[in-house]
Amino acid sequence: MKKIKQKFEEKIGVSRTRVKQFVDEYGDKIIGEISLRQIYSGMRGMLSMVTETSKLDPNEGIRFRGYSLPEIQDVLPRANQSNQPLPEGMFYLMLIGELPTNDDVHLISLELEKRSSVPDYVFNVINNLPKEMHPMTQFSIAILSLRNESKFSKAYKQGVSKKDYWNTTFEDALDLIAKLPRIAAYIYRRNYHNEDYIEPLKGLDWSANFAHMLGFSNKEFTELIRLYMTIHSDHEGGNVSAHASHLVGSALSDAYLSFSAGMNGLAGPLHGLANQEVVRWLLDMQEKLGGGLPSRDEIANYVQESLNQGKVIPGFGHAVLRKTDPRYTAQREFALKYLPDDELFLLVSRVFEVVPPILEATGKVKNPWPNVDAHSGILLLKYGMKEYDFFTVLFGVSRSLGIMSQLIWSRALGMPIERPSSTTTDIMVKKFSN
Ligand code: CMX
Repeated sequence: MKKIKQKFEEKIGVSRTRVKQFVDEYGDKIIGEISLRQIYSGMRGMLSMVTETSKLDPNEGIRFRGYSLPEIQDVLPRANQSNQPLPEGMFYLMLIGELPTNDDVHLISLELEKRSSVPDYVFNVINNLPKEMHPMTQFSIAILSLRNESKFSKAYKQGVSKKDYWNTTFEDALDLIAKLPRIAAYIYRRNYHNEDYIEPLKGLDWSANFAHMLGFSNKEFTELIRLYMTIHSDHEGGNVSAHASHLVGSALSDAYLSFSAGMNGLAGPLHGLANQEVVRWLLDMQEKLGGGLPSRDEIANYVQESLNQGKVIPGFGHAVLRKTDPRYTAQREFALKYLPDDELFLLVSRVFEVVPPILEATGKVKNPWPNVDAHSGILLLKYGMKEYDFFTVLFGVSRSLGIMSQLIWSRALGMPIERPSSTTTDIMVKKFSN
């Protein structure tokens, strides 16, 4: 890992100088205007922060350090006899800004394995939580308790210089990424498999070990976890989980505090929790329509009824995207390859045909197309992971790759505390209606 850390360190000096010179020269340039509507509508489209790891284009979808998702699937190293890129490579790409070699990816896998042991007190914390507590709440609490291990917090207490903040943040980030699969698998096995825990194995990549600790030995499931961990890893900086982590991290809160904050945002139904809500919605629909594969008309009526009741259709729409999410398409391709005749896949495909025109006809939904969450759940169900309340935890483990890369960069570039301004309706009314 020394090699990768050194490589990162070499990048810091160049990047700090580049950013400083750029802001010195162009800092007063105007990059946009803000309308009154934007401050009342979740700051939609307001450019307000720098996230180095990825950029989301409304029509083209996500690019990780300039690479689209299909390109990523082509260019990142894979495990032996695997068709999926290793998410360790995605971490390297986001952190270093260059494509990794097979050796780089192997080094990261080894390093994560080395750091993966979780202190007993974290398991004790989880053991004391009620099993009915949502897995995302358990996950966030476990991450917070792991904060005891923070090397950044210890260094800060000892008065480390600002210019070295990145160093211990780098260590915390790797420790956290390494331990998350263990924690997530522990919660899963405790809640749904009678506390029958599975120890990690040596010599596996990060995703394969995760699949193993969850209790799945099917090779296709391991492939699915590699895909899942890669595509959910980052979505630029403005989404709730990335932004919450960035905001909390900007107060020099350590990696654990920052990431746990992000996970609390991911647990909301309009964000990551949508992956469980989609499954709940699909299964409810199937049951209410008498089981099997409902017809297009039956689905259309069901969707319309949900809308009439003031509900959202989970898995559809996006605050930025204006086309089908490439992460949805990547999962659809996986399904077409491995489970083309699966009934739930056929249902998801039919919903994909029926829902967009209905949402479009409302005249208010800006993006009627499916997002990442519309597809992920049914793939997991197919391989026997039926406990869909757990699905957002998988999203969370993957998101650590992007959020942690960005936190290391924020420390390396000395990003300041976030402190935007707010106003009141009285002030705005006085300003504009006289
Ligand atoms: N079903 C029903 N109504 C929807 C809708 C959907 N899937 N998507 C948007 N709308 C509605 C909004 O609720 C809003 O209604 P009101 O004006 O009555 O408040 C209107 O259409 C305009 O919304 P928008 O500008 O198109 O969308 P937003 O940027 O406000 O919200 C999102 C984006 C994702 C929260 C929204 O599309 C949604 O609720 N989708 C369903 C939940 C979901 O799948 N979330 C996961 C997103 C991906 C992720 O983060 O994981």
